[in-house]
Amino acid sequence: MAVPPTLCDRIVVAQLTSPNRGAIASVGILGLGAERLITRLLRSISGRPLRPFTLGTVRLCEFQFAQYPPEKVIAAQIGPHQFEIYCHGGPVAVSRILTAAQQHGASVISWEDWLSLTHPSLITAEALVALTQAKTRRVASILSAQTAENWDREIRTIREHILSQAWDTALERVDRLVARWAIGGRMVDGWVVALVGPPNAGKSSLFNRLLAEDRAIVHPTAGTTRDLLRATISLDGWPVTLIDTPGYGPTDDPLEKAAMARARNTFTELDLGLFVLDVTQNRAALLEETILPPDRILTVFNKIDLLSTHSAGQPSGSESCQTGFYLVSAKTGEGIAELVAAIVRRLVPGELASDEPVPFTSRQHGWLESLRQAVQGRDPAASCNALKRLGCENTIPE
Ligand SMILES: Nc1nc2c(ncn2[C@@H]2O[C@H](COP(=O)(O)OP(=O)(O)OP(=O)(O)O)[C@@H](O)[C@H]2O)c(=O)[nH]1
Ligand SMILES: [Mg+2]
Repeated sequence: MAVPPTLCDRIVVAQLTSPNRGAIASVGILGLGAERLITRLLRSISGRPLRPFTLGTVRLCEFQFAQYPPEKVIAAQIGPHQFEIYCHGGPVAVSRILTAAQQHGASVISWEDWLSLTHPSLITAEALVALTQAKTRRVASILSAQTAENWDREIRTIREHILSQAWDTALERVDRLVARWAIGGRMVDGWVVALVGPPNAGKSSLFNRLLAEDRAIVHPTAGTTRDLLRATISLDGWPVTLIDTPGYGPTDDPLEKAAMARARNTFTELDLGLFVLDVTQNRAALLEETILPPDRILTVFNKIDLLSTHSAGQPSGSESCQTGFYLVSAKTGEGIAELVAAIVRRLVPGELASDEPVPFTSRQHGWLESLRQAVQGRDPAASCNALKRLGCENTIPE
């Protein structure tokens, strides 16, 4: 690849592998003077100066430190003015190499900045960074499809509409992209859902059921859960942070009050609260204690296995909140699939085809909003500029 314009007068180094201990670590060196730096830092294992590298050369060498004995490393030229050094995976070995490169004038950069510099398309680099944080296969597969080709195709189509002054068609396409931000903006961090409601309703049991793991303590004593418990789960392939909260209701007990205050603190960060109620209890009274706005709550009646026949004890429509209710048994698993589908419907607006471009960083979203404004204002120059900044090519030809 061509050298990015920002690297015409400097050399950068970055640790490309995890900062944690590993068997082997990889350090990248990039810039117009990278060859010179490599020949200063490395020598052949016979002690002679290095022969020049060519693209694809891989060599066993010795890294020379000013203060430490030399270390055996493998060096490779993987692009014009771009090298990688593979060394022992301990943090000390890597930091010695980075420091030595720094002493010879190179700047140390993060692996995220390295990806931006070494990929001609900023969107591809952003997708690679996001991929390292993907918590589910579905998100990983969507992020893998955020290639320069997919985005270029979309950007080219919108540009053609703009240049032929088909403003309404251009706006339609831009609006569709902007709308996908509702999913794309949450793909990496996911959504937050909490189990809230009166003590003993089965919140912790439901938490364990959704997690498919016996994580939270479940007990017939009301007020069992005191601390918030968090876990990341995949619901239909979407990452969701699930929070189990202490039972919520009137109490004089200072400990329970403190626990409830903790629960209340989470309400501001919630995308959805599952208001869990015991189906065998007095439901009408309990519903008055709803503590979240209706658009962020889904009512769940638990313990339906305790009803002799569902129709006999089932809550009626008038008892349910306007947003509907779900009947489940955390004990037997009945109704859980329907509940999961309902949660996903509430959290994830619309469908995404796997190869569709979807904005997933604030940078992309920001430029899309600028593009929308420019297209609405029928301003060709501002529209084309926003399109260019959105795709943002990193390099200039060598
Ligand atoms: N039969 C039946 N019992 C359940 C069900 N879910 C929970 N329970 C029982 O209800 C009791 C309370 O369950 P928990 O999950 O601890 O309830 P909780 O809402 O977390 O309670 P707190 O932490 O005290 O607020 C326990 O004895 C559970 O075994 C269910 O679906 N069916
Ligand atoms: Mg509990």
